[in-house]
Amino acid sequence: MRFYTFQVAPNPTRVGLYLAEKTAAGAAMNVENVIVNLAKREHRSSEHIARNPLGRLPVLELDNGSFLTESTVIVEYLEELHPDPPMIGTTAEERARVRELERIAELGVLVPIARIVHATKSPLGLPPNPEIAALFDKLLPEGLGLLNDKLSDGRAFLAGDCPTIADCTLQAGLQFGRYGKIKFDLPEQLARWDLNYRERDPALSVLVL
Ligand SMILES: N[C@@H](CCC(=O)N[C@@H](CS)C(=O)NCC(=O)O)C(=O)O
Repeated sequence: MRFYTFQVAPNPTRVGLYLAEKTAAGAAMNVENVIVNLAKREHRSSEHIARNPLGRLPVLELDNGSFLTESTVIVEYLEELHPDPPMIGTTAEERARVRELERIAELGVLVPIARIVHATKSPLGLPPNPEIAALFDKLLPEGLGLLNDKLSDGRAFLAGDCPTIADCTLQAGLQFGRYGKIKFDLPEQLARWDLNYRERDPALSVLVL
């Protein structure tokens, strides 16, 4: 399989972190990384539009030559192929809890950060939009606060003792915030989680900021 990606872009990064976590834990993912340079607008080339008509990343090319888009769908697909070690829980309740955390990480942190970055210093060259930046700046602390509360029992990762897709999505969002140099305070427990997460080998192999 081929994974079309670009460093720092948050949606490819969340899948890249997932792949790195699984590989570090011993899963044979057999996925080759292919860079599509967003800065050079390679995602708008006819070659890439053939992979994803929306011209976005990430894309997973399956061994039968077909393409899968949408980061969460790609992760869910890979997780079905490689369930060990589990990164979306094992029981119905655990899986629901991890997906709940991932939705909060995406909608409460990654999306607001992405909207602020694109409204202030868009790497895709989008025009500045102070109203959008101010709106998402107001929403971001709520998402961060919710996740901070989950960590208040001292757990190492968002869902407990082991990394899950929720950690990957959260860290992909935070890295994009560092890229965009946007200002936000990480509450205490999240700051602890952030330091621990980023010093681990799977994170070091993917994150550049
Ligand atoms: N919902 C999609 C979002 C994909 C997306 O917006 N990707 C960004 C990179 S993080 C992209 O390719 N942007 C290029 C563009 O919109 O022109 C997913 O989760 O994969």
